[in-house]
Amino acid sequence: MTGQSVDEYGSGNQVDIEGRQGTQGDMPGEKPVNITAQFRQAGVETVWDRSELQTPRCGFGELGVCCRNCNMGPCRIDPFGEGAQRGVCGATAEIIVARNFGRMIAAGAAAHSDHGRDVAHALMQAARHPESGYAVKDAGKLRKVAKTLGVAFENRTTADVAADVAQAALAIFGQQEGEIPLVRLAPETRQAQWRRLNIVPRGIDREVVEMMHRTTMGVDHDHRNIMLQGSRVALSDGWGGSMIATELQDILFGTPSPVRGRVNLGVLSRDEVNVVVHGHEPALSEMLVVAARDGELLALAKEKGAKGINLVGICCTANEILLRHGLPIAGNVLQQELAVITGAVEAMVVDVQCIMPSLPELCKCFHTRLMTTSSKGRIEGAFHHEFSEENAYQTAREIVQDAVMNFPNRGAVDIPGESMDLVAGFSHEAITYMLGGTFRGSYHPLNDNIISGRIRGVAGVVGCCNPKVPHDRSHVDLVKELIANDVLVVQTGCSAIACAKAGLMVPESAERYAGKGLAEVCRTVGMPPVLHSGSCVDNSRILIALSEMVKAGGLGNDISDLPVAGAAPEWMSEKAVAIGQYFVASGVFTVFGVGLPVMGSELFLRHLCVEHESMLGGKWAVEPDAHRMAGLMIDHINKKRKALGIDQGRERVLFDMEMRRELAAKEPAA
Ligand code: NFS
Ligand code: SF4
Repeated sequence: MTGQSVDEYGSGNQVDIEGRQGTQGDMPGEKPVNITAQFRQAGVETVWDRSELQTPRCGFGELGVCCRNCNMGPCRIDPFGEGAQRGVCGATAEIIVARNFGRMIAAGAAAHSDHGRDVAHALMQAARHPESGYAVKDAGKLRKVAKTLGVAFENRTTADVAADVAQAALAIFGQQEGEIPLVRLAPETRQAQWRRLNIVPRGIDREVVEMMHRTTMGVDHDHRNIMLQGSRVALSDGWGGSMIATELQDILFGTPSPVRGRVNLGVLSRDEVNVVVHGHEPALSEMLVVAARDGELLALAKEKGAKGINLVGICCTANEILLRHGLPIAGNVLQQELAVITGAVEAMVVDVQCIMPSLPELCKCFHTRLMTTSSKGRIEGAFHHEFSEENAYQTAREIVQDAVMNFPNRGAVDIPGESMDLVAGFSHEAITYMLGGTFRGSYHPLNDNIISGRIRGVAGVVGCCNPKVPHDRSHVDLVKELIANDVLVVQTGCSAIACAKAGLMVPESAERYAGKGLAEVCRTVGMPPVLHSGSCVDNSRILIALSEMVKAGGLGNDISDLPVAGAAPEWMSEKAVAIGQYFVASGVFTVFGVGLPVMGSELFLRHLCVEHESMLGGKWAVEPDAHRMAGLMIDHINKKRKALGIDQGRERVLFDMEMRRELAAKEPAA
């Protein structure tokens, strides 16, 4: 738990935090409907109800000291040193936690990378089958990526270059030897260190497979050696699968630039057909964007009594359509059930990742049609519209048509009034442009601001939400304290959605929350102090931005020299662990909240939180309290500033309770 009690925020009822307070969303003159009591009565449950039923949680599981890797087990280590200290095979606590941790990294890397593979397929469709509906939108980015992948582009058609880029990208997944090409985007010093440690990924799939092999019964029994492979798999995600996903999505759907949007459940429409797209792959959501504007379907919607079609997103797919189209975000991962509970959702369309298996049961209580679209992610009780890159537009049309036909089945509707403006779309290209202007497009101005001390440093605050802690709170508290200390914050994933809802992603929030120096920079450039860079695969944008900062000069020779830090305050997914490890292996100090399932071995924890620093320049920390987390990050940034000789005696602004109350009072009424 965080240091602050739930009650301090007046949010004892988790569900109420998101504005399920009955009737505020109702239109004037209408009879207010409060379905909250009704759904409680009908036995409708949410993630918070189920989380409570899981307490007290299994301590062995929380500490990471249980092993099911073979059938001589399951085995567990007694953390108090009284009972068994070895599994049946002889595995110690550090072997068990290292294997479990390694497998989490492998699973996370697999998820991001399999997404990347699908994007490469979509790019191939765009190149070879334009009738699929996909096309190259950013030819400039295509050339840039072609160059990195060693694909010739002079005097060739866009289609031919795109086909070769897609082919080259696909080859990286199955590559067996050598080095994956994208690591060359990292600073030279960093690459050299990876080579010394022999952790440059040889291919994406290969590293995932090798981690599974090494952690099966009876193979790798050296926790440090397991973690070398942990770094290699993680790097094959950050500088491989995720980066391929991001770069190729930009080619296909456009490189994001600043765009206005709205966020929170209040974006659901009272009089339009609401289609919620939830999951991760923009190959699907981009087609839904087109289908939702289809003239025939709009006419059908009118016929059914709706004023239009309102496409909104949940989770990372929401970030993708926000960044590229300014479409609204209904919420982050913990709001997927709440969206259905409004009674206003005609269709919830899902693909892969972070989709709760609770949805079909929940949808039964409302008129919402849950539609799965991926052969990889089916849910019993959902309608399945198989989506492939070949039949993309046709399927998207069918889905939207289904949703429209469902509109007359709507019952009582209770949409919370809350929604908030935001500006998103800060790809590393956009940051270059914003800070540098057309002619000076570079990271020099950012570095100058850091060297002069106006900006203390940069923090990446990313990752999931977790029902073990008050929804969104750690994200928001952490980010507020960072920007008050002149730390520019870059965000992705559900964390970005959390802070957007809190109003931190509008330029005006600089005056309200940021320290003097950061506010001044934001005012000059017209940007918010908290930059939304996209979905979780877009953490690769942050890796590239950090590399560009190194190349721009003045802040050392490596990512590990930069005054930067990372955090995932409310993480839950294995994907977050893969991200954490690739940031650490890239030289970034990274703090996770809500515990880490390795605490059952002090040796292993020491390896992650101390020994990693001398090997990789980056290291882990675990700190559930947002205020202390901010302290760790700012102290680290100050340490780096000092090493660079740019500390100029800047002290951290300490947040006492008084200041925190003051900040809370400045929060705009939602
Ligand atoms: Ni990231 Fe995106 Fe959210 Fe966590 Fe899930 S949606 S890929 S994993 S929960 S941030
Ligand atoms: Fe137990 Fe070893 Fe088998 Fe794990 S691998 S279940 S510790 S015997």
